[in-house]
Amino acid sequence: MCSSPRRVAPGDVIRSRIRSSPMPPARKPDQSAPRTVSPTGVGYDGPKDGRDPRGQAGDKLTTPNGVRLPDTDHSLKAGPRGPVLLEDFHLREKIMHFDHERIPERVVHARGAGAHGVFTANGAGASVTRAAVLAEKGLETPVFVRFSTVLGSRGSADTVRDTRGFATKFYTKEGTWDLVGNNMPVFFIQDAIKFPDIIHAGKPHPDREIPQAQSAHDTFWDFVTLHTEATHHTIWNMSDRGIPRSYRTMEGFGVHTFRLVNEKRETVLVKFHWKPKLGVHSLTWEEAQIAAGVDPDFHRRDLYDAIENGAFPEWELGIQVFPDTPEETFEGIDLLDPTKIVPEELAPVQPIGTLVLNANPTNFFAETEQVAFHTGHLVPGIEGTNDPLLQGRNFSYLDTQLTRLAGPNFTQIPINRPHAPVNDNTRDGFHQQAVHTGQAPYTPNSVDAGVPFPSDWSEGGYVQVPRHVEGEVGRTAPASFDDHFSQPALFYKSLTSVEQQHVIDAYTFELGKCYEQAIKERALTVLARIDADLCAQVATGLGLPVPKKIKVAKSRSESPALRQIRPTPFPIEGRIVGVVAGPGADLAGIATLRKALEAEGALLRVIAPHGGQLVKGTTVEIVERTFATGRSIEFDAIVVADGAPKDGDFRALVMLQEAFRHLKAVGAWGDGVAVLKTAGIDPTAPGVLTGKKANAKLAAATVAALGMHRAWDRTPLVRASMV
Ligand code: HDE
Repeated sequence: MCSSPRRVAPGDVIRSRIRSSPMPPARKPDQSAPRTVSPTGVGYDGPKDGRDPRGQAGDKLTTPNGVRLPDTDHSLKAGPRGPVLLEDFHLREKIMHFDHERIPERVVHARGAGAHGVFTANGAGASVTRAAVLAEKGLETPVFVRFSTVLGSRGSADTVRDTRGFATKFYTKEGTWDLVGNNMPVFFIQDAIKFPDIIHAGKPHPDREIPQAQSAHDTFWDFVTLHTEATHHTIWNMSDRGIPRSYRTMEGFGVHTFRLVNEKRETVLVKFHWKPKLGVHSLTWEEAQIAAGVDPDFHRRDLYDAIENGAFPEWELGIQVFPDTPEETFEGIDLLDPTKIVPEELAPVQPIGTLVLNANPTNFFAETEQVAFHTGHLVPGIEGTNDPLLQGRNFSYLDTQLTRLAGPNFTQIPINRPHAPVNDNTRDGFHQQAVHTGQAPYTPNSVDAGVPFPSDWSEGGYVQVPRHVEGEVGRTAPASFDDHFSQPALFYKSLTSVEQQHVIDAYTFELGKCYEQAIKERALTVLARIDADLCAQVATGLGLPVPKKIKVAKSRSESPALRQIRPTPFPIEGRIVGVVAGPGADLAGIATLRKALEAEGALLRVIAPHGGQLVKGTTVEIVERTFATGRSIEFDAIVVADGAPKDGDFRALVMLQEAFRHLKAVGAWGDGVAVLKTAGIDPTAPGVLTGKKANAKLAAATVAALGMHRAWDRTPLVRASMV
């Protein structure tokens, strides 16, 4: 028999370890004792925003079955040195659960970030729809929004060139409505049947599984040049829209045309638009590339931090309204073609409500990962149309959730639960959470007193507006779907020259990463139909001849609404200014600058040679970034303080040079100007802000520069340094 001395029980070790460490943080409000909640809402007394208030625990650690545990750090062994016993039910249960923690990632849009918020209707929608969420003035509807990239896997970088998803779940009192949109108003294809093909082409090559989250490869360009309906979406991707500065600075679009129905059952056709309060802003390509390495969570972090700091992102929801004619066209534009926009100059976007995102998720998996959107989640007053892309989506979203969320009961997951009463007759299935009562889950019945009863239109039932349908069966498309080039041409000519240059650079980069000569040559024949100069410049970049005898497509007159560079300033909430400082820095000046920025909702972060604090008299500044941890990409402007290290640590100089190259405001006060000069920055260049002191004038100039997003007039200077 083993006679080893009595060992300290593992539980004692844990208790003493906790006692010797600093005070544990206070419990979060949602970490009250677990409660049992019926998934269909019976007995639900938590917040009404769809979040289950269950935190992870009360006081005592238990197994999933509620058995209290003395120790979760040591396997049950025969003696201290082994072997582990099969009898250890806790070990097996803990590892089993861990083994199954991952669920399949979304087949597209795998990488995302979400937030809770509220949508408030302004009442203007009442004339066109009976849906209370859009019609009832002042009605506040809770929402959950998930933003995403399309091509990358869950762990891929945020700032890649790609389309962004903008999916909104409205928990309306009439049932759940999902508006599953993107940050671009058109799509690559006109028929859902091609979706597997475009995604196979965009995803990594099947042999080596590279490149990750990129469109700059042969198969993508092969597809979009063979299926030229993709030309319009592709040029949006090659524009600055493909690399947003933030989810907060993106427009959103429903893409398809929808049908709205009012109380009198009159219909109109509409397109949905989300307009960001902060304006539409993007990264520069180099900035996006650096961020993908330095901070792959750039957009996720930005969204989380902004909400945490009270800079709640805001969008206006607007609709373009078209008469519901049998042709389903407007000014000659086919409203069922998802590769077409209707220029805002032809049909203005009319605001019908405001979205504010005001709370971060409590648990990423439970909310952002498990949220399940579906284009078929509609409420009375909002209908789809015959757009063949939308019709295919109506099948796909339900189908994909079956695999991803392992069964048909995903509307019972807290984030997906409707906030309207649910009285359906669905039963059983994997992960059934409800304990249904009654004996007759069918309608009508005479056993359970006949309930639940159907509702007609007057009682708020979802009754489709009658529509006439006829036609010959066939795999066909309308002739108007053959126009693939007039709108890409319209888009390109509507941009400012700076934005056009970015488009040229993007095509040159992406096609330059392709290996197949034939694909590059075919791509040039597509560009030749959009714009001759665009084609010529990309051809030069690729070292290929311009294709001959191809005419540019005819297009409408320019649509200035398509530009994102505008002459007027935008709000600067959540923008970040880095101040390069050091032990001798003018802390009073930093305080002045901070006050002015915070008054506009922007933030100031001190960057110094090393961490800790900067102290001068009674003034103390916390160092938030060091020369080692900071990089230009996380700042919208960088200013050098008087008294910052003058010799120019190369890391600080690189920060300044990058910011200058990315057309951000850079500045300095006092002898900080010398640091700018060491970095090779001309203090008289556009967007370089200098002063003797960090006074109100310098602060106002910084705020104004941030409002313009970038010093666009510096572009020629920066490009002059490129061969
Ligand atoms: Fe999607 N799409 N999609 N899509 N989509 C998915 O559904 C699909 C399309 C969009 O944050 C999947 O739950 C087909 C257009 C967003 O959870 C899947 C077609 C638009 C999201 C699917 C399209 C979108 C998805 C994958 C061609 C903009 C992320 C996981 C007809 C209007 C939602 C999932 C989130 C996700 C299918 C085209 C937007 C496979 C078949 C057009 C924002 O069901």
